Amino acid sequence: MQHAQPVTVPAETLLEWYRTLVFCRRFEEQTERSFRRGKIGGYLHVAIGQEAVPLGFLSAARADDVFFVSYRDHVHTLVRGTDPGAVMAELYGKLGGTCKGKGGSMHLFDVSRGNYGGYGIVGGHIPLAVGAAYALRYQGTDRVCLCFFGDGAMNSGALHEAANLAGLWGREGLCPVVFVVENNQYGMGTSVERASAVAELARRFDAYDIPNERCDGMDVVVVYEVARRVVDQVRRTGRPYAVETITYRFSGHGAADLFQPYRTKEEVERWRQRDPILLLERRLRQEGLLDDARVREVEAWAEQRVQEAVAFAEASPEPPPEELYRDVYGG
Ligand SMILES: Cc1ncc(C[n+]2csc(CCOP(=O)(O)OP(=O)(O)O)c2C)c(N)n1
Ligand SMILES: [Mg+2]
Repeated sequence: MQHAQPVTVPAETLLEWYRTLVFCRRFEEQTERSFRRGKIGGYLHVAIGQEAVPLGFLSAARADDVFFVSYRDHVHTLVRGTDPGAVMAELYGKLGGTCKGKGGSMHLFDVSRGNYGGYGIVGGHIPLAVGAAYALRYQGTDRVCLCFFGDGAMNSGALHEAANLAGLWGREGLCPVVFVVENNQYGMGTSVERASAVAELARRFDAYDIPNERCDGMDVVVVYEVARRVVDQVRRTGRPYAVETITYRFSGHGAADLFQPYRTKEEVERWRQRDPILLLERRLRQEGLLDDARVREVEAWAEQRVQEAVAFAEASPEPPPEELYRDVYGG
């Protein structure tokens, strides 16, 4: 692992990050309850435990930078500032959702905020992100594209084809993409060691002449420091860069992964000691920026916002049948 130059993060930003982490966690816990109650249909993948990665990277990016993400996309979307009610309504399949209820959990989009989506096909969005990065330079801007995907996607053909092009175009300074590998140690139920001949995933970008590194994905301050340096470098050079973040999901792979036979309770418990919320809370308490009363305040605020999002989703109408034919190509 390389170490970033320390970046000073102002106290107010650290507190804001703490609020965001708590809010995203409570939001996703609510989505799990809503799924069990039959309010959310289709599928549901939460990023509980992994939140520091999207928060750190999207905090380091500019508001006009764009990003692409896999189906584990709720936190990215919330962090980018999409209205939580619209996110919840999308999960509920309602008209007030980010995609009028047609996309659901795996396909959150908000193009006005540079969110080019949530994709259900593992690795399928990686070539799109590389193309978007090329387009951003071609259009003469200095915007960058962040592409988030899992360790499992590292073994998809799409990753290798896209990384090759990115390496090639990057030589000319024409591909400002940051590959952010969210290595949560498992595909659906297969560990990285069982699925990857070279388990050190960052190193595999060497094959395409893309500079790369690994970093801790649980401490948001560490993620942010790395992301700041990398995003700035990619913006300056127009060359791609890959960061493998080491993170962990505390929930199952998706809503149907009830028994998790591929890992032990002890392993999950060990990782819980490095819960990103816990790490930041500890840091804030040490610096005298947080106490029990403030924690309760944040919890109450987060819970209220989540319930407002649920109320919005509940009240939002079902899409009418005519919606089936709107916003689709061909036909
Ligand atoms: C092309 C393709 N193959 C298989 C699947 C089924 N599938 C859904 S998620 C998943 C595992 C992906 O793991 P990873 O990339 O590590 O992402 P994580 O779920 O851990 O965030 C698989 C195999 C799929 N959606 N698309
Ligand atoms: Mg994974």
